[in-house]
Amino acid sequence: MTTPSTPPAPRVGLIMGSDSDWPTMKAAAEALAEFGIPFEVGVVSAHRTPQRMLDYAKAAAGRGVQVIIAGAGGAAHLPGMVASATPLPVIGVPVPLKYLDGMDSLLSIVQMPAGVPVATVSIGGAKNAGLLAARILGASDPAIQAAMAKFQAGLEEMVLEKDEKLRR
Ligand code: RP5
Repeated sequence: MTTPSTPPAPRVGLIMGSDSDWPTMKAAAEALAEFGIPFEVGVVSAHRTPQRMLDYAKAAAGRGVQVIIAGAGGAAHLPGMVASATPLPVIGVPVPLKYLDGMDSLLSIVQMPAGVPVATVSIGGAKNAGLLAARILGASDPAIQAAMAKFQAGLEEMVLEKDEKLRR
């Protein structure tokens, strides 16, 4: 017999301006899953659903969310606007669209006014957004920090193995 269990409350909010951002943003979800970090996923558009965006940003901390990852493309105002309405750390992911190679998304997200920080990762850098969220949580969660140290050791091992192969 299985006992029904309540899923753990999300510690990371992973939001994006459109479902068309998901192919880019799913790398953040995969990174969070790798570290066993509970997260929620949703579409929240700064331009098409402005009230939903504000409601989400204002309620997130009270619901136990500790970090928000926000991805958007083009006129990518979502991460900055969310950061303006929450005290939580916000990580912005510039999603590359068909034109301008994602430079539009990057510049829309990175150039925030003093007082409203967004930690911007590289264009399409959703994996690093997930890893950065893990590091932020790891500062007060020894298990996540230990898992991060192990992950980093794995990176080093991988490079050394490649080096070894090249030298052979
Ligand atoms: C942005 O507009 C979204 O984040 C997405 O990157 C872009 C295009 O959205 P769709 O027209 O594909 O829904 O707000």
